[in-house]
Amino acid sequence: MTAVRVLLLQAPSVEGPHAEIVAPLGLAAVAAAARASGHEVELVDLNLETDPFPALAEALGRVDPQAVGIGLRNIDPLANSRHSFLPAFGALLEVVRRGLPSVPLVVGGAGFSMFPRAIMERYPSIDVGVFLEGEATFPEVLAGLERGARPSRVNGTLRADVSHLAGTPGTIVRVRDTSSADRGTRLIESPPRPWLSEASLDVVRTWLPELAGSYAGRTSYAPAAGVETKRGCPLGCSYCVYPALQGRRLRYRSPDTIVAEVEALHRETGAEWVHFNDPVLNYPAGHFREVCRRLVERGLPVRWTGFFREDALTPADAELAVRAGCAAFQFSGDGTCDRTLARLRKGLTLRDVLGAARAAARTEALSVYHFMVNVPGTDAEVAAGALELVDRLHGIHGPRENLGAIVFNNLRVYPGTPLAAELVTAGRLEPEDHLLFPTYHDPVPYQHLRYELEERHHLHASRRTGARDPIEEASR
Ligand code: B12
Ligand code: SF4
Repeated sequence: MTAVRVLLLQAPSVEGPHAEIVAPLGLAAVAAAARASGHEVELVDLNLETDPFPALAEALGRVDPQAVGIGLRNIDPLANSRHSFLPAFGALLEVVRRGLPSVPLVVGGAGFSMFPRAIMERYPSIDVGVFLEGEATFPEVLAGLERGARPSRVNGTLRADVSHLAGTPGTIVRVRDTSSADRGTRLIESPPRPWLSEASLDVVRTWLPELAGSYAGRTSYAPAAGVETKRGCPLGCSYCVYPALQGRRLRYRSPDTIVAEVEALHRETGAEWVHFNDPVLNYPAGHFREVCRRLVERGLPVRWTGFFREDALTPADAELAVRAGCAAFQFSGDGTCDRTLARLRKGLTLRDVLGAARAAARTEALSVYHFMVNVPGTDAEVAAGALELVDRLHGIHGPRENLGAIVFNNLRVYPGTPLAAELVTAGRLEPEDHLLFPTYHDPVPYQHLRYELEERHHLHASRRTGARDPIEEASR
């Protein structure tokens, strides 16, 4: 082989026909890196297909790839859903394997990176797992395949032999004992690769040209185009995987690059809004302000959203953000009172949450609040405080009617988090639970709290819109 002909697939990652389908930024990043290394890459997002499996069979036949890469971004939809994307992922692996038994199959993505070993153990079809950032690792894997992935016969079937890739930083490689199919395999896990440097992140990227037109009209509240202003989160909320996925050290992209990327997205794909994909957009404030100032100067007709940290948002920053194009402030305070904020290790107080709400409410942008419900330590006082918080947020946003939504979720428990350790200690979680399938913390007796909060929110919202009470209407 010289250049490798690669088929990159985005695994099914949304639930139901009305789901928001966003452009797969991570898969696009590894596609661009592979192309820059001289490989021939075709990219197919199976979320765009009404029936993904025939589309997959067609792509396998048409591309006849020498390597297949699969992006496993999401393993479940969160939002209290009990759905899992893993059964469809397993089926996808089998379709690829049946069609191309000896082609090396590489998997990466945020969903994979949270459970690399458990996924490699569960799905023996995967030859190489790439965990965390893929921009450097994937081309290195392809270069290794170029050097010689001669298939070998395993119980009568030709299978890729990728044993020479063992030791590649940031990978788990399946080394097969060629005398027994899949039984005599070993997983060789190498240490993670150092995080990408700021210089490597600081390049303008846009959606790949072949995907540019595919996402129009696929989303209603989440912009399909994502732009990163930096990577990493130095904070340590007890349930969160973001610091593990992107590191604790903040790595910034330059404001010029960010603005140029937004402009290119608008010019080349017609994008009218983007999501800033940082774990926390406005923390620390200095870089965020500079990005906003450049956006104001450039005056692009592009609006944006992003997740804001409450204690870093001043009224002046909120105004600046809106002048720079912010259409909606997303807040993920998660705790509804001082006690739950402390328990979740948010490093925030209720005063911070309300202060940010007031700053955002003075602007014309919408605000969307996300809270976790029935978190450890919930009691009658916490429940009453949460209901009161809904009232207060509606009160704060009442004058300008700019409360977009309040979203209530239960905590999804992820491996390696302080929350998982806390639940094991409390006897609420089995230590050997791999947590691959949707696992929420929602114990008795407060499982109903989420519905009560939603109801309170909807009652406020219906009064705001002047909607009539359907029960009262029916009794007339
Ligand atoms: C920003 C974001 C969003 C934005 C996206 C906006 C947009 N237009 O892109 C919004 C808010 C809309 C969103 C929505 C959702 N999201 Co989201 N999102 C994120 C977040 C914070 C960053 C994702 C990102 O773009 N990162 C930057 C890119 C460059 O990194 P990356 O995708 O990880 O890709 C790198 C590596 O993973 C790897 N890689 C990726 N693909 C491949 C493929 C191969 C072959 C290889 C080798 C490597 C590789 O290399 C890439 C480059 O380094 C992550 C958490 C996080 N910090 O990662 C959650 C996250 C990925 N989302 C998650 C989920 C579940 C969702 C939703 C389903 C939630 C919902 N119910 O709506 C939807 C699904 C949307 C969709 N269609 O996929 C979960 C997934 C975990 C899980 N339980 O499955 C995460 C981890 C958050 C969490 N709380 O746990 N999301
Ligand atoms: S919840 Fe937000 S602030 Fe907390 S660790 Fe995760 S990304 Fe950082």
